[in-house]
Amino acid sequence: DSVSTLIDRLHDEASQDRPAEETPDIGIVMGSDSDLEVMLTGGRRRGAYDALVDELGFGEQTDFENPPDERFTFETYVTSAHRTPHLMSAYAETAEDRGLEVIIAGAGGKSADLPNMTASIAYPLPVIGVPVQEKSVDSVIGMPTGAPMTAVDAGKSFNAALSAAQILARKHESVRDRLVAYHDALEENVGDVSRRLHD
Ligand code: RP5
Repeated sequence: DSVSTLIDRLHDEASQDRPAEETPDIGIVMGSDSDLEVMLTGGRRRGAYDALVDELGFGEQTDFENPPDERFTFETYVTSAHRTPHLMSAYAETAEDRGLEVIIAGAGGKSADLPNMTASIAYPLPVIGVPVQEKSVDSVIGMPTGAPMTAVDAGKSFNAALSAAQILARKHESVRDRLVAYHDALEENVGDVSRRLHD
């Protein structure tokens, strides 16, 4: 079936010794396809896709065999802690060996367990949790002592992507440069708005 095919593929990719340029750097996982909008395009605001693709020039990796031209890439998986627990485990377990440097994990509802479980299994790989809705916040941030996971506020997948890029920037100068350029433009924009109000 499709879940076991995906699990086999993840293990297969983890066993290959691919150069870093060919593997995704950031993994985005979410509990349901109903989370796609908040996770990628942010609903009313902007999401992780906008931050990574539009602001930081990342490429989206949809096919492991044909990596995109961009040096830094991300991939997206839908995998539920409750409906596909084995796929969630396989994703988290193989993440480091598949070349990922950080995972962004989002879930909604009151039992938003995907980020927490992913963080526990993927450890020591960092995971940034995104509560997809307000009511998911407690579930996502409530990790026990000794089981770390960073989280952003409800729906803030855009910020999760910037935080993920900050982790990459410790090792990759060009990601650092892009983050600085993004911030400079942000500052400029606020300045322009403020100046217009006083013109
Ligand atoms: C969570 O339950 C998912 O992350 C989603 O936000 C929520 C509802 O999922 P669907 O019933 O819309 O698939 O596990």
